[in-house]
Amino acid sequence: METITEASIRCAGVELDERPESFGRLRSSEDAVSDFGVLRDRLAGDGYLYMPGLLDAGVAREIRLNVLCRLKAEGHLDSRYRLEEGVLRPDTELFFRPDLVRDDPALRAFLFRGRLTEFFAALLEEAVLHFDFIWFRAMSRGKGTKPHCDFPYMGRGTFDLYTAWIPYGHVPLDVGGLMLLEGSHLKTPTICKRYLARDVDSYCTNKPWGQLKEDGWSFDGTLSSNARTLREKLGGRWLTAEYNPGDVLIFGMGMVHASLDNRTRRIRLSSDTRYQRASEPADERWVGPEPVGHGPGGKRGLIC
Ligand SMILES: O=C(O)CCC(=O)C(=O)O
Ligand SMILES: [Fe+2]
Repeated sequence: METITEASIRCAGVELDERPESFGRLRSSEDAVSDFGVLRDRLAGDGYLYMPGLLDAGVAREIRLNVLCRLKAEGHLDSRYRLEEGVLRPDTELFFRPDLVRDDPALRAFLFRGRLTEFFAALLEEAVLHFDFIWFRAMSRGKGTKPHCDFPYMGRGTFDLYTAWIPYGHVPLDVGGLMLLEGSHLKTPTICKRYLARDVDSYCTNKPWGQLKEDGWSFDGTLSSNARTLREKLGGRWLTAEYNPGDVLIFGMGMVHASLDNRTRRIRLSSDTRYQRASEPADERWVGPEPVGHGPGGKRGLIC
Protein backbone atom coordinates (compact mmCIF):
# COMPACT_ATOMS: atom_id res chain seq x y z
CA MET A 1 0.00 0.00 0.00
CA GLU A 2 1.35 3.42 -0.91
CA THR A 3 1.15 5.62 2.12
CA ILE A 4 4.41 7.53 2.55
CA THR A 5 4.21 10.93 0.95
CA GLU A 6 7.41 12.56 2.20
CA ALA A 7 10.78 10.99 2.79
CA SER A 8 11.91 13.12 5.72
CA ILE A 9 10.45 13.32 9.19
CA ARG A 10 8.71 16.52 10.05
CA CYS A 11 7.01 18.26 12.92
CA ALA A 12 4.26 20.69 11.94
CA GLY A 13 5.77 20.85 8.46
CA VAL A 14 9.32 21.56 9.67
CA GLU A 15 11.90 19.00 8.55
CA LEU A 16 13.87 17.57 11.46
CA ASP A 17 17.59 16.96 11.65
CA GLU A 18 17.88 13.17 11.86
CA ARG A 19 21.55 12.96 12.73
CA PRO A 20 22.17 10.91 15.90
CA GLU A 21 23.23 13.98 17.87
CA SER A 22 19.83 15.57 17.20
CA PHE A 23 17.38 12.70 17.04
CA GLY A 24 17.17 9.43 18.95
CA ARG A 25 15.04 6.84 20.73
CA LEU A 26 13.39 6.97 24.16
CA ARG A 27 14.94 4.85 26.88
CA SER A 28 12.64 1.93 27.71
CA SER A 29 11.95 1.30 31.41
CA GLU A 30 10.47 -2.13 30.73
CA ASP A 31 13.44 -3.57 32.65
CA ALA A 32 12.37 -1.78 35.87
CA VAL A 33 8.60 -2.22 35.63
CA SER A 34 8.06 -3.04 39.30
CA ASP A 35 11.12 -1.33 40.79
CA PHE A 36 9.57 1.96 41.76
CA GLY A 37 12.76 3.29 43.34
CA VAL A 38 14.52 3.01 39.96
CA LEU A 39 11.47 4.39 38.14
CA ARG A 40 11.31 7.45 40.41
CA ASP A 41 15.01 8.16 39.81
CA ARG A 42 14.52 7.84 36.06
CA LEU A 43 11.48 10.08 36.08
CA ALA A 44 13.46 12.73 37.96
CA GLY A 45 16.58 12.35 35.81
CA ASP A 46 15.17 11.72 32.32
CA GLY A 47 11.89 13.55 32.89
CA TYR A 48 9.91 10.63 31.49
CA LEU A 49 9.10 6.94 31.76
CA TYR A 50 8.61 5.02 28.56
CA MET A 51 6.85 1.77 29.51
CA PRO A 52 6.35 -0.55 26.52
CA GLY A 53 3.70 -3.19 27.21
CA LEU A 54 2.67 -1.88 30.63
CA LEU A 55 -1.01 -1.95 29.65
CA ASP A 56 -3.22 -4.66 28.12
CA ALA A 57 -2.55 -4.61 24.36
CA GLY A 58 -5.77 -6.52 23.64
CA VAL A 59 -7.89 -3.88 25.36
CA ALA A 60 -6.02 -1.10 23.51
CA ARG A 61 -6.80 -2.87 20.21
CA GLU A 62 -10.50 -3.21 21.11
CA ILE A 63 -10.66 0.50 21.88
CA ARG A 64 -9.04 1.15 18.50
CA LEU A 65 -11.70 -0.95 16.74
CA ASN A 66 -14.54 0.89 18.51
CA VAL A 67 -13.13 4.21 17.37
CA LEU A 68 -12.55 2.94 13.83
CA CYS A 69 -16.19 1.78 13.68
CA ARG A 70 -17.25 5.34 14.47
CA LEU A 71 -14.91 6.82 11.88
CA LYS A 72 -16.25 4.34 9.34
CA ALA A 73 -19.83 5.38 10.14
CA GLU A 74 -18.76 8.99 9.61
CA GLY A 75 -17.47 8.00 6.16
CA HIS A 76 -13.78 8.69 6.79
CA LEU A 77 -12.31 5.24 6.06
CA ASP A 78 -11.15 3.87 2.72
CA SER A 79 -13.37 0.81 2.34
CA ARG A 80 -10.77 -1.02 0.20
CA TYR A 81 -8.79 -1.80 3.39
CA ARG A 82 -9.60 -3.90 6.42
CA LEU A 83 -11.14 -1.92 9.30
CA GLU A 84 -8.23 -2.56 11.69
CA GLU A 85 -5.76 -1.02 9.22
CA GLY A 86 -7.49 2.32 9.72
CA VAL A 87 -6.70 3.69 6.25
CA LEU A 88 -8.38 7.04 5.66
CA ARG A 89 -9.89 8.31 2.45
CA PRO A 90 -7.45 10.68 0.72
CA ASP A 91 -9.68 13.72 1.33
CA THR A 92 -10.24 13.11 5.06
CA GLU A 93 -8.77 15.53 7.60
CA LEU A 94 -8.90 14.68 11.29
CA PHE A 95 -7.07 16.05 14.32
CA PHE A 96 -8.41 16.36 17.89
CA ARG A 97 -11.52 14.21 18.49
CA PRO A 98 -12.41 13.80 22.20
CA ASP A 99 -16.05 13.41 21.13
CA LEU A 100 -15.24 10.00 19.63
CA VAL A 101 -14.73 8.50 23.11
CA ARG A 102 -16.98 10.61 25.32
CA ASP A 103 -19.14 7.60 26.17
CA ASP A 104 -16.65 4.75 25.88
CA PRO A 105 -16.72 2.83 29.21
CA ALA A 106 -13.94 0.45 28.10
CA LEU A 107 -11.61 3.38 27.51
CA ARG A 108 -12.49 5.04 30.83
CA ALA A 109 -11.82 1.77 32.67
CA PHE A 110 -8.52 1.33 30.78
CA LEU A 111 -7.35 4.82 31.71
CA PHE A 112 -8.91 5.44 35.12
CA ARG A 113 -9.13 2.04 36.82
CA GLY A 114 -6.73 -0.87 37.03
CA ARG A 115 -3.16 -1.12 35.81
CA LEU A 116 -2.42 2.50 34.91
CA THR A 117 -3.83 4.14 38.05
CA GLU A 118 -2.25 1.41 40.22
CA PHE A 119 1.06 2.19 38.54
CA PHE A 120 0.69 5.92 39.28
CA ALA A 121 -0.31 5.24 42.91
CA ALA A 122 2.83 3.15 43.43
CA LEU A 123 5.00 5.69 41.63
CA LEU A 124 3.64 8.71 43.54
CA GLU A 125 3.25 6.74 46.82
CA GLU A 126 -0.22 8.12 47.43
CA ALA A 127 -3.82 7.97 46.31
CA VAL A 128 -4.06 9.33 42.79
CA LEU A 129 -6.46 11.80 41.26
CA HIS A 130 -6.95 11.81 37.50
CA PHE A 131 -8.40 14.52 35.31
CA ASP A 132 -11.73 13.33 33.90
CA PHE A 133 -11.22 14.82 30.48
CA ILE A 134 -9.70 12.50 27.84
CA TRP A 135 -7.66 14.24 25.16
CA PHE A 136 -8.27 11.86 22.26
CA ARG A 137 -6.46 12.39 18.96
CA ALA A 138 -7.23 10.99 15.53
CA MET A 139 -4.46 12.35 13.33
CA SER A 140 -4.72 12.16 9.57
CA ARG A 141 -1.94 12.64 7.02
CA GLY A 142 0.07 15.83 7.54
CA LYS A 143 -1.13 16.35 11.10
CA GLY A 144 1.19 16.70 14.08
CA THR A 145 1.41 18.73 17.28
CA LYS A 146 3.76 21.71 17.67
CA PRO A 147 6.32 21.83 20.52
CA HIS A 148 4.85 22.81 23.87
CA CYS A 149 4.73 21.99 27.58
CA ASP A 150 1.40 20.93 29.07
CA PHE A 151 1.37 23.31 32.04
CA PRO A 152 -0.10 26.36 30.22
CA TYR A 153 -3.16 24.18 29.44
CA MET A 154 -3.62 22.74 32.92
CA GLY A 155 -1.59 24.85 35.34
CA ARG A 156 -4.21 25.97 37.89
CA GLY A 157 -3.31 23.18 40.30
CA THR A 158 -0.07 21.41 41.11
CA PHE A 159 3.03 21.37 38.87
CA ASP A 160 3.55 17.80 40.09
CA LEU A 161 1.18 16.49 37.45
CA TYR A 162 1.86 13.78 34.87
CA THR A 163 0.70 13.14 31.35
CA ALA A 164 0.21 9.56 30.11
CA TRP A 165 0.37 9.38 26.31
CA ILE A 166 -1.07 6.12 24.97
CA PRO A 167 -1.21 4.79 21.38
CA TYR A 168 -4.12 2.72 20.05
CA GLY A 169 -2.51 0.72 17.28
CA HIS A 170 0.97 0.40 15.87
CA VAL A 171 2.57 3.84 15.54
CA PRO A 172 5.86 3.69 13.64
CA LEU A 173 7.68 6.94 12.97
CA ASP A 174 5.87 7.60 9.70
CA VAL A 175 2.47 7.45 11.44
CA GLY A 176 3.73 10.14 13.82
CA GLY A 177 3.94 9.41 17.53
CA LEU A 178 4.97 11.60 20.42
CA MET A 179 8.51 12.91 20.83
CA LEU A 180 10.15 14.53 23.83
CA LEU A 181 13.01 17.02 23.90
CA GLU A 182 15.70 15.32 25.93
CA GLY A 183 16.57 17.04 29.21
CA SER A 184 14.19 19.95 28.58
CA HIS A 185 12.36 19.37 31.90
CA LEU A 186 15.52 20.55 33.70
CA LYS A 187 15.77 23.73 31.60
CA THR A 188 12.23 25.04 31.12
CA PRO A 189 11.65 26.08 34.78
CA THR A 190 14.40 28.69 34.31
CA ILE A 191 14.74 29.31 30.55
CA CYS A 192 10.98 29.18 29.85
CA LYS A 193 9.72 30.46 33.20
CA ARG A 194 7.40 33.06 31.71
CA TYR A 195 6.02 30.61 29.17
CA LEU A 196 5.25 28.04 31.89
CA ALA A 197 3.50 30.70 33.99
CA ARG A 198 1.06 31.58 31.18
CA ASP A 199 -2.45 30.14 31.07
CA VAL A 200 -4.15 29.66 27.71
CA ASP A 201 -7.55 30.52 29.22
CA SER A 202 -6.59 33.68 31.11
CA TYR A 203 -6.79 37.11 29.57
CA CYS A 204 -6.33 40.73 30.58
CA THR A 205 -9.59 42.64 30.96
CA ASN A 206 -7.82 45.99 31.12
CA LYS A 207 -5.32 45.71 28.25
CA PRO A 208 -6.22 45.82 24.54
CA TRP A 209 -3.41 43.35 23.73
CA GLY A 210 -4.54 40.90 26.39
CA GLN A 211 -8.04 40.17 25.10
CA LEU A 212 -9.28 36.77 24.01
CA LYS A 213 -9.02 36.25 20.27
CA GLU A 214 -12.10 35.40 18.23
CA ASP A 215 -11.33 31.69 18.54
CA GLY A 216 -11.51 31.99 22.36
CA TRP A 217 -7.78 31.76 23.07
CA SER A 218 -5.45 34.42 24.39
CA PHE A 219 -2.49 32.38 23.19
CA ASP A 220 -2.52 28.79 21.95
CA GLY A 221 0.16 27.38 24.27
CA THR A 222 2.71 26.62 21.55
CA LEU A 223 6.29 27.13 22.70
CA SER A 224 7.70 27.26 19.17
CA SER A 225 6.42 26.44 15.70
CA ASN A 226 9.88 25.28 14.70
CA ALA A 227 10.99 22.04 16.37
CA ARG A 228 14.36 22.23 14.63
CA THR A 229 15.45 25.67 15.83
CA LEU A 230 13.91 25.07 19.25
CA ARG A 231 16.14 22.02 19.67
CA GLU A 232 19.18 24.02 18.55
CA LYS A 233 18.35 26.60 21.21
CA LEU A 234 17.51 24.30 24.14
CA GLY A 235 19.90 21.44 23.29
CA GLY A 236 19.22 17.71 23.74
CA ARG A 237 17.82 15.37 21.09
CA TRP A 238 14.26 14.82 20.01
CA LEU A 239 13.45 11.35 21.34
CA THR A 240 10.70 9.09 20.07
CA ALA A 241 9.82 5.41 19.60
CA GLU A 242 7.96 2.96 17.42
CA TYR A 243 4.89 2.56 19.62
CA ASN A 244 2.57 -0.42 20.00
CA PRO A 245 -0.77 -1.08 21.72
CA GLY A 246 -0.15 -1.53 25.46
CA ASP A 247 2.65 1.08 25.59
CA VAL A 248 2.50 4.21 27.71
CA LEU A 249 4.75 7.25 27.85
CA ILE A 250 4.66 9.29 31.06
CA PHE A 251 6.17 12.76 31.49
CA GLY A 252 5.83 15.89 33.61
CA MET A 253 4.71 19.46 33.10
CA GLY A 254 8.08 20.98 32.24
CA MET A 255 8.91 18.49 29.48
CA VAL A 256 8.91 19.98 25.98
CA HIS A 257 7.15 17.63 23.60
CA ALA A 258 5.53 17.52 20.15
CA SER A 259 4.52 14.87 17.68
CA LEU A 260 5.84 13.80 14.31
CA ASP A 261 3.60 14.56 11.37
CA ASN A 262 1.67 11.59 10.09
CA ARG A 263 3.10 10.86 6.63
CA THR A 264 0.66 8.07 5.79
CA ARG A 265 -3.03 7.52 5.17
CA ARG A 266 -3.20 5.29 8.27
CA ILE A 267 -4.91 7.07 11.16
CA ARG A 268 -2.86 7.74 14.28
CA LEU A 269 -5.08 7.17 17.34
CA SER A 270 -3.85 8.14 20.82
CA SER A 271 -5.06 9.52 24.11
CA ASP A 272 -3.38 11.74 26.66
CA THR A 273 -4.67 11.87 30.23
CA ARG A 274 -3.41 13.38 33.49
CA TYR A 275 -2.62 12.06 36.99
CA GLN A 276 -1.48 13.65 40.26
CA ARG A 277 -1.42 13.07 44.01
CA ALA A 278 -4.96 13.37 45.38
CA SER A 279 -3.73 15.57 48.25
CA GLU A 280 -2.48 18.30 45.92
CA PRO A 281 -4.55 21.08 44.33
CA ALA A 282 -6.08 20.18 40.97
CA ASP A 283 -6.95 22.34 37.97
CA GLU A 284 -10.73 22.55 38.21
CA ARG A 285 -11.17 22.96 34.44
CA TRP A 286 -10.55 19.24 33.88
CA VAL A 287 -12.21 17.53 36.84
CA GLY A 288 -15.86 16.46 37.21
CA PRO A 289 -18.49 14.74 35.08
CA GLU A 290 -18.61 17.53 32.46
CA PRO A 291 -15.25 19.34 32.65
CA VAL A 292 -15.45 22.94 31.37
CA GLY A 293 -11.99 22.63 29.80
CA HIS A 294 -11.00 25.49 27.53
CA GLY A 295 -14.67 26.43 26.98
CA PRO A 296 -16.30 29.66 28.20
CA GLY A 297 -16.54 28.30 31.79
CA GLY A 298 -12.76 27.95 31.95
CA LYS A 299 -11.90 31.52 30.95
CA ARG A 300 -10.49 33.81 33.59
CA GLY A 301 -10.33 37.58 33.18
CA LEU A 302 -7.50 39.26 35.08
CA ILE A 303 -6.39 42.82 35.80
CA CYS A 304 -2.86 42.75 34.40
O1 LIG B 1 -0.44 13.29 20.50
C1 LIG B 1 -0.12 14.43 20.18
O2 LIG B 1 0.02 14.81 19.01
C2 LIG B 1 0.14 15.45 21.25
C3 LIG B 1 -0.01 14.88 22.63
C4 LIG B 1 0.37 15.83 23.70
O3 LIG B 1 0.65 16.97 23.52
C5 LIG B 1 0.38 15.30 25.07
O4 LIG B 1 0.27 14.08 25.26
O5 LIG B 1 0.48 16.11 26.00
FE1 LIG C 1 0.98 18.03 25.36
